Amino acid sequence: MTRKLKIGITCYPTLGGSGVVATELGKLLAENGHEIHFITHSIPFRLGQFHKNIFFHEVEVNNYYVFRYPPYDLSLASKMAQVAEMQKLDILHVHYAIPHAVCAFLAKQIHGKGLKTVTTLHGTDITVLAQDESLKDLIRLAIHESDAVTAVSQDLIRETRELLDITTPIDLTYNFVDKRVYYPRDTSSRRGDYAAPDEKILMHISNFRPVKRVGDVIDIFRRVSEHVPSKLLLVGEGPELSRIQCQIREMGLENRVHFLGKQEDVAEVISLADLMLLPSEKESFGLVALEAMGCGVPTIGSTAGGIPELVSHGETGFLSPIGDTADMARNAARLLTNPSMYNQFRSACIKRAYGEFCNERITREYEKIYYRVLGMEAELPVPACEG
Ligand code: GMT
Repeated sequence: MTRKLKIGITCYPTLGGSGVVATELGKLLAENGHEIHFITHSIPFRLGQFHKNIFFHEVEVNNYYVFRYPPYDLSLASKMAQVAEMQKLDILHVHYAIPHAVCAFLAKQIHGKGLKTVTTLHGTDITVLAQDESLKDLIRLAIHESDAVTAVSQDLIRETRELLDITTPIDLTYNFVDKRVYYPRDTSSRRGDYAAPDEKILMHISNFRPVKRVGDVIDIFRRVSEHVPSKLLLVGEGPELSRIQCQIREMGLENRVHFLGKQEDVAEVISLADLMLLPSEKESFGLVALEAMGCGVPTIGSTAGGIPELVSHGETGFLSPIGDTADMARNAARLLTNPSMYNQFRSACIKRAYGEFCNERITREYEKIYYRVLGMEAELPVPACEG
């Protein structure tokens, strides 16, 4: 029988898709019998209640008065090395290159006993930060020093190679969806809180940063609502929020848009929607579109980054060039006003989400990478995923 592993995981525990993927992966690996040690500054927000096989090690930052900026990265690297030693970790799996992959490299040096590290690149750690000349060499070093590197789409692999001149292998590990959580839910009793019976619901979920082009979301909605009675639900918070509120007021859409803020139960919220809007400027994968697919909700989005690897144009949604809000609105209205086409898309979404991006298969891909890095033979049949 294949030996179970002791795996340290570091991620941003309180925000973003990379934190969600890292936490959900940790939970799934624990279900498969591995021992998981989260090494982060606070408990990952998706961890939920107590789980067998999961441990949490808090990184405490030294606030000594000489420090203008308390050195979180150094405290993290020390903690990683300490946990690796105390818990006899086999692998340290870090999510997002900066600073986590750099800290893992340092931890490996401190530990000094052949600790293996795996880095998963999630998106802006490459598409934004690797464009910064002051960070580029550091990110390249961290990637070269990882025992394995994974990225969440082919497009992100391509961009990593181009921007950083990386020739070493990078494994593809798509984001995944758990059908026990993301499935079409009956929200008929809650829909009335946001929309009249004849109105459609469009939704956007993000951290409201410029790369998400939330202004385009409002413009798409304005155009759609001229033809289709509808409401827009905005979920999440971030730096663009106040600008967006002004835009909504200027367009006279205040009564048609609801701000839901950050939400814990994303699957329940998504199930309220008829369409998900994702017109991003940069999007290495688009986890929220996959979660929507699992709930049977098609996406109207841009062709940025890895979105076309996830959303099949004309089957599970429609994609347009970045910024072409007129085309996106046309596609949205077309889908919303054609019930038979909409139902076809809905079924295709569920089939594709569960068939291509099922949690069992992607978790297994990560496990294979761990055993490969450790030089261990492992019997790991690929689970059948059914859409
Ligand atoms: O790269 C980021 O913006 C941060 C990251 C996050 O923590 O939310 O998002 C990225 O990682 C997700 C999980 O792998 C992907 O699904 C998102 O597409 C990606 N975001 C971007 O590329 C903008």
